[in-house]
Amino acid sequence: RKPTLAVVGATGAVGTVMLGILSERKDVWGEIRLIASPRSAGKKLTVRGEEVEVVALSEEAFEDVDVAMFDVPDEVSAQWAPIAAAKGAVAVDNSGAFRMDPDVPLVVPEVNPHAARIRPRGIISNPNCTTLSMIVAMGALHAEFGLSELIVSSYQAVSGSGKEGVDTLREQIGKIAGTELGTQPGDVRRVVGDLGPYPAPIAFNVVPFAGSLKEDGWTSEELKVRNESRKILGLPDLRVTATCVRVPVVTTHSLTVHARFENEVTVAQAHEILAAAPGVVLYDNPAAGEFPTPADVVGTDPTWVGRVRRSMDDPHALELFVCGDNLRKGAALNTAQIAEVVAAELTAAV
Ligand code: 11C
Repeated sequence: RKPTLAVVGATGAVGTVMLGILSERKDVWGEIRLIASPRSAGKKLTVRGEEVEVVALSEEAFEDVDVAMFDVPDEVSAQWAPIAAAKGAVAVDNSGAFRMDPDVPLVVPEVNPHAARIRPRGIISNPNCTTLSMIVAMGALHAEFGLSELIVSSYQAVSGSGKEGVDTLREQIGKIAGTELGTQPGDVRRVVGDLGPYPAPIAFNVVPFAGSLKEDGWTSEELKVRNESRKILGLPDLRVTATCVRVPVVTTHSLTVHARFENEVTVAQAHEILAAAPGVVLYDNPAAGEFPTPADVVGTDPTWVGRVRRSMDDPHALELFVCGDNLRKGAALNTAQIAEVVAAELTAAV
């Protein structure tokens, strides 16, 4: 029989994208069970062209489930992913609850698919969307040149903060669009009012702070980029420095990347590798105005790479600009791909 899939958090922002992705991809699933909080139970959602009734999160909801995807807050995953695993499901979790647990693999199918097989807790983690927006391209370059250092700056979309982030940007833009604001200190801040989840206005602005404040002035997002990149690439000592910035974009994270390698690099070689890498689109002809931007990339699956240059002062280093849809590859798509790797394993084992 085809494996049974549970989607936990089916009514949320990522859950909604997930149902679309499950409807588009090759159908490897038998039953798809939709699970959400009790207040969403009874709601009907469409997946694979069929209406499915949402059931409330409970132990019984995991009965006979083979793979359970979690798109829920950290504390909900922390409680329920182990319960799903104890009921015999493989839990694929998109929260931050288990990513750095040494007994939980952190998987990007284009980079480290084999890690998905070793899962002592019955849980596999999906990386943070900021890490995911660059790691497929970095994995391909690492395989050829041997990565030794990453210095990145992110340009993160507001949907990374969920519906509240998107609503805040839209409301603030509504208040200032068509005005002359943005020319005097504090004029935008005075007019936008509610800052929502951000420490400064997000409309007509960039905010050099994403996530929460951690030790020595670093943010949670910056630490995630460092720790997760090291784990996925299997490079525990990789030098990684990140500065995470929120920008007034609805969906699609971008990053500038300075990547240093053990071996010397050329742009021609990097182009060849990126053009051939699964999950990557090389879009790099600045003379023709061709480079990725979030407005063009949103709604697509691959990691888009442009502006590839060799560092002027270091023949071992490349500079790149990458964009990836934070709700697709950054969240739902990678989770779906991991679940498909597990489904293939379970089907082969029967
Ligand atoms: C953001 N990257 O853009 C975050 C959202 O650890 O899964 C995802 C947080 C996470 O705010």
